[in-house]
Amino acid sequence: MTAQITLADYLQTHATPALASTLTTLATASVAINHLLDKGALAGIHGEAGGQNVQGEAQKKLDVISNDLLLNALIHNPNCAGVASEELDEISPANDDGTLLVTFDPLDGSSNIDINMTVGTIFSILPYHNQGQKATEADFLQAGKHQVGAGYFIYGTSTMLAVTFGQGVAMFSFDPMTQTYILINDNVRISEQTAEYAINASNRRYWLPPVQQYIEELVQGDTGIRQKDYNTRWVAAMIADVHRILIRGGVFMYPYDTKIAGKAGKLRLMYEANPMSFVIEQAGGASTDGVERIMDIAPTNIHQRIPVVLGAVEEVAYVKTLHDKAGILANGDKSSE
Ligand code: AFP
Repeated sequence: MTAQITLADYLQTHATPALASTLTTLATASVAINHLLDKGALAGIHGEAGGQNVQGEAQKKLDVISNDLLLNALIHNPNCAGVASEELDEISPANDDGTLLVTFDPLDGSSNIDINMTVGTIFSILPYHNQGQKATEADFLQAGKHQVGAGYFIYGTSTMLAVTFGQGVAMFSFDPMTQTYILINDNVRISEQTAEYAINASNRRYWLPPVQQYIEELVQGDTGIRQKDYNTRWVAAMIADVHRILIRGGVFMYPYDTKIAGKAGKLRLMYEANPMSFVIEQAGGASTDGVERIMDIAPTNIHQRIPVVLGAVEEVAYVKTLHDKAGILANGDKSSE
């Protein structure tokens, strides 16, 4: 039997000491979150916390607990200069001499907690360039292409970690016996084509024409111009839908919609779209807001929302072509060409 490679072993050869230490801190917090999820109702973690986050969304008790676990762990890591969480209005400066900034969604898909379905923690790691000074929100506003690490911990039927440091994607499974993450795939690759797509079709009437057309073609299956049948899957937790794509291919979409005026899509650029785009691209997939590569977009606000289409290269390119042909931008404006 070949020896198992632990996360600690892997980090020694695939990450800088600062990145390795930061990921170890994230992994330790994920184990604590995992324990609470295992206990479920017995840990008193079900239900609403009673507050709202900056996005105006009701916070679950475990949103708040997970946020605090991650935040407290990271601000005590000397490599970490600052932390930004989807659940907190303001960024948290940490250690002025740190070289890294971390953003996270502590519990993506938290509406799934009370129904015992998959949730997860998404993280993004950016370089910090102002050593000796207190980190500010402006330090975080870097395009996703500048990320030096990203990934997620998924708490599903088993707990797993997918991580990239810009040289492919590695996947780990958590061993409850030894309480360690064990490498199960050091080079995750996703298929260029797919017959599966993930989208919340109840928003159909609010989508832009290119997205309406795309989904209509998929629904027509082998009777339409795509000439093959497609299957829908929707877990209502981006983390689970993206994880499925990494394992067996597919395309995930949370496009721009006109449901709520002034909201440019539902997902957050810094906490969800950028880290997941980094993972997907490093596994051979692609990611766009419909028009532009997501990781090229310069953020203007730490809590900014963005339309997301990611997964199989051919499907993502086709969605972009439909936007181009319609002369429409990702937010529905007319393109100038
Ligand atoms: P939370 O992070 O608030 O739990 O939201 C999850 C999410 O942002 C994303 O993970 C899902 O893809 C999406 O919401 C599901 O949205 P719908 O409820 O509109 O299907």
